[in-house]
Amino acid sequence: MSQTRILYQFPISHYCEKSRWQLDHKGLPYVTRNLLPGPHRLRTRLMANIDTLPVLRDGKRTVGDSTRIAYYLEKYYPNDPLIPAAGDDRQKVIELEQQFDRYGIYVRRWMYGLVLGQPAVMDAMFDPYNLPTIIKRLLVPVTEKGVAQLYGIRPDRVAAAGEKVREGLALIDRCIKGDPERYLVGKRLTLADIAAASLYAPLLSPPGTPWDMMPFEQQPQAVQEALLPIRESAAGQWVLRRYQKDRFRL
Ligand SMILES: N[C@@H](CCC(=O)N[C@@H](CS)C(=O)NCC(=O)O)C(=O)O
Repeated sequence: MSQTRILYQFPISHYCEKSRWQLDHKGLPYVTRNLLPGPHRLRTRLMANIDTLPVLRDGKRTVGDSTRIAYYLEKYYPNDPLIPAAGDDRQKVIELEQQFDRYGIYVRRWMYGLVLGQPAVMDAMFDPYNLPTIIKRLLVPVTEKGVAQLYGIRPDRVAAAGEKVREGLALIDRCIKGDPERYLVGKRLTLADIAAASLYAPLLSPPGTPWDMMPFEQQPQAVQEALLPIRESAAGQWVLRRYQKDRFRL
């Protein structure tokens, strides 16, 4: 495995999943480095002059932000392309990627609004770090508060995010014409599919993703009631289908 290609990440970040999926799709070996939420900013500032993860270090080059990483990878590793070379489809993929990137913010806010406070959330966030119990116990309340503040987890904003989440699902539905087998653009997987499927994945907990630590069946009734219509919709089924059919891991 290449030690020179490193994806700095939070394991449960859906934006990091988007970059992992693209790297895996292109068959590019990489290692992941999990940064601790909070102190991560010291590293991301230094490496890429941003506050967020993912950041990719590829040999001597460093790129931050999943969209910039996506375009960087398409440029330097054009095998198994995820953006059509020209024409209407290219424009559609570019636009959809941008749209789903914005919906990702609302997915995160709405989902945290539903589940933040459950011990399983902090387990999913911190277990990959193998921290000593005492450290985890100290970090959990600080992180829960930080997440709520940073991502605007307030009832009014969470409710508004729910509307946006549904808007994004309706967009998926229009692109696939109600058929979970179809791709968003054209006849094969593109960056638009990877963006939409990975950024909506926390709501569906596809098997093999970091969110499968929080299976639907183990959620409280209110959460199940909120998620069920999504699971049963064509767009929700589409996310699960893309994971089943197109999400290969190196
Ligand atoms: N536009 C960015 C968004 C990434 C993002 O929001 N990452 C979150 C985790 S899901 C993050 O790093 N948050 C920590 C922070 O803002 O300090 C991208 O596409 O990479």
